[in-house]
Amino acid sequence: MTFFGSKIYILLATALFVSSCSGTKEPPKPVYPIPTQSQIEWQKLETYAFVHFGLNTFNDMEWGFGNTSPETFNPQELDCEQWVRTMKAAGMKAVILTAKHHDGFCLWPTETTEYNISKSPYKNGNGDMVKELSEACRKYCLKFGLYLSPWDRNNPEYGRDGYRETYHGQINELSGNYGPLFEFWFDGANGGDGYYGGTNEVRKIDANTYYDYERARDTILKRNPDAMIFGGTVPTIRWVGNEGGWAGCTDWCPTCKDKFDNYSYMHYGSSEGTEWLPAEVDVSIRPGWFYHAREDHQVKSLARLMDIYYNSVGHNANLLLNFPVGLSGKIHPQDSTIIMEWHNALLGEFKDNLLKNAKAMADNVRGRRFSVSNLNDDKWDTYWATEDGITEGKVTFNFSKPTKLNRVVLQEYIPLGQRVSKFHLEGQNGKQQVEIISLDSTTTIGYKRIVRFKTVEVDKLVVCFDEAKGPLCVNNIEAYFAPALLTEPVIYRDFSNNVYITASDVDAAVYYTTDGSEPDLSSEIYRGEFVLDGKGIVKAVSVDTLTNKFSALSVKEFDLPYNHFAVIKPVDGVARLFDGNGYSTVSFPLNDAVICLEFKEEQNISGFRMLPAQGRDATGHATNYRFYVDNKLICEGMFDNIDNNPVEQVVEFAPVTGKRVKFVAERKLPKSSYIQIGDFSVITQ
Ligand code: FUL
Repeated sequence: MTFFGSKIYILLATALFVSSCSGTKEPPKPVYPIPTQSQIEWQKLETYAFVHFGLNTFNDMEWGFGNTSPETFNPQELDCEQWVRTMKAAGMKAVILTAKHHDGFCLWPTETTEYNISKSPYKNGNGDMVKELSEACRKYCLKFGLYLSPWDRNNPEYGRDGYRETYHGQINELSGNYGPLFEFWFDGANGGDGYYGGTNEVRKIDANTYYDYERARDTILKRNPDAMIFGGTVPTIRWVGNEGGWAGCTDWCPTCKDKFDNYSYMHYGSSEGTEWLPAEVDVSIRPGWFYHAREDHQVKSLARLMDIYYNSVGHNANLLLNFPVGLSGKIHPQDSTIIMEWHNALLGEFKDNLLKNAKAMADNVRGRRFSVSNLNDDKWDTYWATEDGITEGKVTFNFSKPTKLNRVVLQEYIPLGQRVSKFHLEGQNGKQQVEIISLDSTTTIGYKRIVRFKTVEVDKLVVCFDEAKGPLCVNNIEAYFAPALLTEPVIYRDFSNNVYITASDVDAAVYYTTDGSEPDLSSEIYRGEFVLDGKGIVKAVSVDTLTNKFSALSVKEFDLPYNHFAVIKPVDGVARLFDGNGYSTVSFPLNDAVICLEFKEEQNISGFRMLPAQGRDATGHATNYRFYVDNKLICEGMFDNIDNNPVEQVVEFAPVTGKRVKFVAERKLPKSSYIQIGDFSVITQ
């Protein structure tokens, strides 16, 4: 009895103690929709890799027709561990492999079709790439996912019941034999022309009903209960609506599936959304998804990859970054080098959380359990919350001394839903107000929002939550002072002879010269475009204004611009040849690709530059040329390897005096009925 009584006493005392320490308030009610635990864990992955590899790799294609022989699949040095080591070293948490792309070729020895790796020379038909990569992932503790294209341009039964069963057989094999899978990708491209067992016809299906995605989901989840599903009619995450590497800065996880045919809706989600479908940003490190030697010079730059990070992870979306593995079976050295630079740059930017020891104060707190100190306690599951009915609020962080910052990371406690629809940052230094202007608008937060701004020095940072769909629930706020990203500036001149120089960082100043000397701190500072109306050379560097560190030097030589000559033979859209942009092109008839220019005055002409079209899948590059001055043939030749490597072609010769030049471009390789040119200029002395 006494024992029993003392137990009641202890229970009562404990209850009183807990309630006095934690406040009496309950957590705020969820704002629906809310994520599942698996969705939350998936959002925490943030960055992971995609690999496009298959028959397309060996046939220089993006969308194989379904008729390419498996014999052509023959990687000599395939090394899945090299991929996984690279990805892991770059901070990625998982990898998704194209087990089957639209061409229908399966990278595992499936029993559902002959069109698979066992019919290739790889390991004498004993290879299984899905197995190899899944084992490498296990070894290096990366999560593993698969892409299985619903569209199959090889299968004779595509569009009929037979293929549906084949497809489900494939899902069954992949779900059961290689898991656990963290994600399963159904691509959106569906139906169209294809080989289809030799019929070479167009087949259309209704993707909403044909594949029976509900059954597919059940098969996947039975063996991989935490797997996210991308695409189809039963997604648990959403495509972001573009392949350019960005989510909207307003990005709601709540979404309505019936609006998915509206791509721009997918960029943003909706505050009215009824389902929790967080965005995944899929983008390739090169223009194409599969490897093409011609894109070796187009691997995304560090500055571009940093932007992609901030516009995906920093916009409440996960980043799925694609590596087009090359013919050898390894990630190309250029891709792995840049991805390590990217990772190291990010580590540098998020090195020291300046709020770690800063004292926080809020104008409203729900109770002690939801105290404002939860915002910088390094724990994901504790959060600051406001009282019911309080949907705006301010959190102030006081620094012990003036502190420089240019990044703020914010996280809402998403298990209770996404709430904030508007916020802003304010700073103070002593009595002085300091304006903090975000690079993009500050609306939603969600799982994570990273705000970038020009460096400010403050002793007080105020995070103002202006509007929300319920009481505020914020679990994390961090601030950083990222060093300026000192990549060399980009210089170009447009059709009107304006020269633009862009630095990749808002904190960098650009110093430049036009007299050939190397820029230093006494050179001109770039403050906007300037006119360069003649021949010239521009040299520029980015300089971190806070540390005076210099980037590498950028040098750009310009030939005589457009207003120094007349175009003798009319060319449609001629400005596009002289606008400094290889993506805006002129298309010429195959037998009449002629640029004929006449200078106002005689020139000493010593060569020309021709930039082929730079767009993804650009075709019709000139393979041969003839160059005339005043109707006299000066030189002729070939642009070697231009299809594989469409970089700027520079041809120089001993100077010739003259006024009129004629450039005749030809294409001696098949597969094009036109010739496309991005930019053209004449080198004079
Ligand atoms: C697209 C596909 O058509 C591309 O080939 C690629 O696989 C990309 C990830 O999805 O929709």
